[in-house]
Amino acid sequence: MTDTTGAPRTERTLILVKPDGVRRGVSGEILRRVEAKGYRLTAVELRTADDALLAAHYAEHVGKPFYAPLVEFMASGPVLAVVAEGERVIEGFRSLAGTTDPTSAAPGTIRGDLGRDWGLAVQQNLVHGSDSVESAEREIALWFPAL
Ligand code: IDP
Ligand code: MG
Repeated sequence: MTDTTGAPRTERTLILVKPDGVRRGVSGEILRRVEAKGYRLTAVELRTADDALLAAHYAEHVGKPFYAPLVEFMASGPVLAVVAEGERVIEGFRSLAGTTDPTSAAPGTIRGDLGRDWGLAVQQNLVHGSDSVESAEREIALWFPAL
């Protein structure tokens, strides 16, 4: 994609390797796939998120039945927070990640190859990826205020 001047339009996205991915030792494999696709890593940080950060991050899901267990799961251990950059990286990473439910996510995707239902339905699906330019800007500001 290009902007109005014909220059390539570079985007940034927020990727999280969720606590299940860090615990299972597949964060390196996930970063490998992001880099192999040709995206650039701008920031990478291992950290345990607190409830305030997670409440802001998942604000769109407040009130849904899976919200409280999701926040509890996301605070259960360190996550690897990543900012990746490249043309159409928001869409591209969502494609690498696969659909939300890891049991039925397509083989070849992160969730499809590395994830499955561990008795917690679709909660533990290894990764988060921003879903729009607006979400990406909002989420990057939350996780990496210095960027
Ligand atoms: P996404 O991560 O593919 O964008 P969303 O619908 O935005 O999916 O949901 C955010 C996260 O909430 C999911 O990645 C998953 O961890 C969790 N989640 C979504 N739907 C369910 C559900 O029905 N049960 C349990 N957890 C869910
Ligand atoms: Mg989402």
